[in-house]
Amino acid sequence: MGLLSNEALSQWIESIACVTTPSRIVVCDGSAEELADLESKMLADGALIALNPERFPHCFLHRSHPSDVARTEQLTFICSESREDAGPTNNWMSPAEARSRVWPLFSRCMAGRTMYVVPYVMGPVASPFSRVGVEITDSPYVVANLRIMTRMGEIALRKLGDSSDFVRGVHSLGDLSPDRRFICHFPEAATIWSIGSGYGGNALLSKKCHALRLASVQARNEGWLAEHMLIVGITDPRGRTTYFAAAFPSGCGKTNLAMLVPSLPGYQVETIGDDIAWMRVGSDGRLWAINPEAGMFGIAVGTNMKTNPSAMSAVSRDTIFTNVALQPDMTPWWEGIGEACAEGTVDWRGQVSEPDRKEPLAHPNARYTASARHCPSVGLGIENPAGVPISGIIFGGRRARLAPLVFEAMSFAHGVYLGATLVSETTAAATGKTGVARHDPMAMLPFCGYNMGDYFRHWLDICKRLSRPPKIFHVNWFRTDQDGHFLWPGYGENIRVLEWMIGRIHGDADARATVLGRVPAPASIDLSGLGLGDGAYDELFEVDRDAWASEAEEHRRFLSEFGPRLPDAVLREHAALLKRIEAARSTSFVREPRRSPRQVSMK
Ligand code: GTP
Ligand code: SPV
Ligand code: MN
Repeated sequence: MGLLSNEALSQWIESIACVTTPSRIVVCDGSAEELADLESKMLADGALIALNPERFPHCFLHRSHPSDVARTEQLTFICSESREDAGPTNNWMSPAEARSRVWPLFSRCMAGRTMYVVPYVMGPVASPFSRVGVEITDSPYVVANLRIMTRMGEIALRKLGDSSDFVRGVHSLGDLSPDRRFICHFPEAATIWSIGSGYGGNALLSKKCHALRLASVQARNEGWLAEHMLIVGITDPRGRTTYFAAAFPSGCGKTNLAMLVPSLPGYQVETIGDDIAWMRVGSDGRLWAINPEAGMFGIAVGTNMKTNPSAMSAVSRDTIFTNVALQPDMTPWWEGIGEACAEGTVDWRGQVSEPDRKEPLAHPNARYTASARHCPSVGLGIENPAGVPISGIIFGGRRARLAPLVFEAMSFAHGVYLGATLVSETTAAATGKTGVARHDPMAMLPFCGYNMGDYFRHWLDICKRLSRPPKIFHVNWFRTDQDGHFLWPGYGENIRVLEWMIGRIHGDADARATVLGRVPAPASIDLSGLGLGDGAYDELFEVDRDAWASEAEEHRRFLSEFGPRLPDAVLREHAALLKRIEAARSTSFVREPRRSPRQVSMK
């Protein structure tokens, strides 16, 4: 404590310690010794299990409490003074109610525990756009994760100096009971309270709580954007580098697209970020993005040497695995790792699996925490204080039906409409049913810290300041055939879609108009060598007007929830969509080719 010269920080720490009564306070400096100390403590008490040091040097397994395995959206609250400011898509709790209902849970919650104070920087340390936060936590596992996910310790204290401008996060494991679990955000006080969970976005407060929920409010107030987006640069065979930011809901492919290993020759990929983008209008009229994070908290399941060799390489050292299965040779295993597990493998809870077991061995939301520096495709731009210039924005969802592989918005406002009406099937990243289609505007449903009607307006306002706005696209890697098989191979083959987008951005790829937007003209997207069969183009790009007419009705219902806060421009885009659908219906039998029975069945 004596090390701290920042008065606002010392006072705040003291006030939290008074309530939580830890037996010890450690202000983390981020040093190697400090980490070694934490690790040996966690190895001793079983919070970490050391993995095979030859195959996975300096890697660990952590098993979370079985009732604490994913974000819990129903226990996550925006505590703004006014309910309208949180809007219809957020759970709201008044600050007064939070003080009387949630704060008492922190009383003496750290008794007998160590309180860690973790100062961190979000963004490149030298960037004027970076922000400092401090998380107080009683979980050493959280500290070890923050050390990978953020630039933490002394470096952050130096950046903060004697300023009192930092996000204040208080986290305690509490008793881990979902009945006493709350994740509360106070946008007006730049404060987060989280109790009762040690998992992911519930507990690593820098991530969703700070860099999205609070930062989105700050961004609205200050004229920038805080988004649930990956950032990736693609250099094409002509040597042009094009940067994209892509918003897909949780569990819908951001990490994988950020690290793709292109299947087409002559392309190079630069990974800048895999989950969050902070974007500003540059003096050149373009949108510039930084990745506030320094590591990846990525989904293990489905990651293998074919789908994502870069991630496999990144996790081969200095990685914390959470809730994966463990093979007898102390190597991690998960479904879709590419090989069968060894006999004697134990599941994510540490239990030996029965031979006829049906449930997966790794938890579907099992994750790895790995440094971005260890990703072979990481780009130098990740440390660029100004960020990278974004030429394409991609919205995408997981939809077995309806949404074609890719289409392009006809204008920025139309792109905002596409983002606002994004629908995706739920995944294991949050608790609750999976595979349920729900509105997830701009992939921010669980992460926008204010009224989403105002959020759409903010996007439109940003556009007015962009003299060179990015093109906006919509993708769906997850369309399936009648038997439930993915129509599109995805992963490294997604470069074919990016190639078309790059062509559109630079004006050298053709498109065909549909009621939704522009899809690739048949000859302008390379589908060769995929073994896709003759009808593939039609299957991938089919736009079923009748189904979209009902979908548009659903858009209207959803958008009406925002009442007067919904910008007129979004309503105008809705009207334009209805008009296009109507016009296409009246001319359809003249212009549309006959559809095969298989395509019809995709309604
Ligand atoms: P969060 O970390 O929760 O925000 O998820 P994310 O958006 O980063 O998703 P991620 O890249 O981890 O992918 C989620 C799941 O979808 C994993 O099981 C992937 O293997 C799978 N996936 C990713 N990209 C593709 C793709 O192009 N095609 C198919 N079929 N599956 C994919
Ligand atoms: C997400 O759910 O979008 C994640 C994982 O990135 S978590 O950090 O748990 O929110
Ligand atoms: Mn995410």
